[in-house]
Amino acid sequence: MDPTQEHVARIRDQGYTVLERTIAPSTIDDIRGALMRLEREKRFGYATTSFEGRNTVRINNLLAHDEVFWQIPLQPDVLAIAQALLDPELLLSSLCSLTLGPGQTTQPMHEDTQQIPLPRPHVPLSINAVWALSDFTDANGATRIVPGSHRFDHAPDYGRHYDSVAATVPAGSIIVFDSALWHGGGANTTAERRWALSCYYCAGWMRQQENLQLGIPRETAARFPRRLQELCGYSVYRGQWGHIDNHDPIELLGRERARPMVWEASERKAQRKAVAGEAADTTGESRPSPPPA
Ligand SMILES: O=C(O)CCC(=O)C(=O)O
Repeated sequence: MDPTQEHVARIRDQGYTVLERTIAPSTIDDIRGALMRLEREKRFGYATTSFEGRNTVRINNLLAHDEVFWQIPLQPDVLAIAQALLDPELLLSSLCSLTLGPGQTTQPMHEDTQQIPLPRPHVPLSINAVWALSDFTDANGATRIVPGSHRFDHAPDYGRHYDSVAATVPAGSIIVFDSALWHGGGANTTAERRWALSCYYCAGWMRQQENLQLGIPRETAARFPRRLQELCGYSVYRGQWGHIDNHDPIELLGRERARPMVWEASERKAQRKAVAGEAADTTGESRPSPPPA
């Protein structure tokens, strides 16, 4: 089986998989350097709710902040897995940092689709890729998971304790999971920070968690690679959802649309069929039989 399919099968079965030591050490340094710079220059501090973590720095909307983050949603191995599980026209739902400081307590167990009013279990709606930018250990707050819980028929009760395992991985690894998997950040009992990012994808027909079209300045989005623009929502799902007066929003970034709207495509198809029919007609092959005398 090819590696993407192996990871997909593992996620379908257990709810998660790990891409070990996938991020180059130099990339980790660049990303951590940018996060530290942002904290310093833009004064990002600890979150103010227990869910987000009162000893955790979360920087949302990362693509707007520094070019070093642009490569993250495009990581080819993760993107291939997410596309296989969701759909080739998937979207980026959010991209944020998860820097757990010393003293951070265990995050409430949750799953990321529990606000979606669909019965569980359901098909994968979103896929989360947690990038470990430092070793993830039991002691420093490695993400905790309940294997197989993406197949449960209910979400966890908020604030209740559940038995879980720590996803301990070496720095540079990426934990990819069906967001319906029960999970949460662990407690950081060390004196060091646990560095991570969450790159969260959703099906192309779903609303994104972050409003990336309004949140990222248009002049910034115009400099993204095309695939990143599409992932951020400068695209039309199946030629139907997300258009602006029959135009693809990617045109706002100075690009040509990828394909016509679904109704234009159907019209052209019907016209081609009619022309083909007429052509066949001249040979007499498809002429209807005359009525009986
Ligand atoms: O920090 C972590 O390991 C997980 C964070 C998380 O699941 C969340 O904030 O939704």
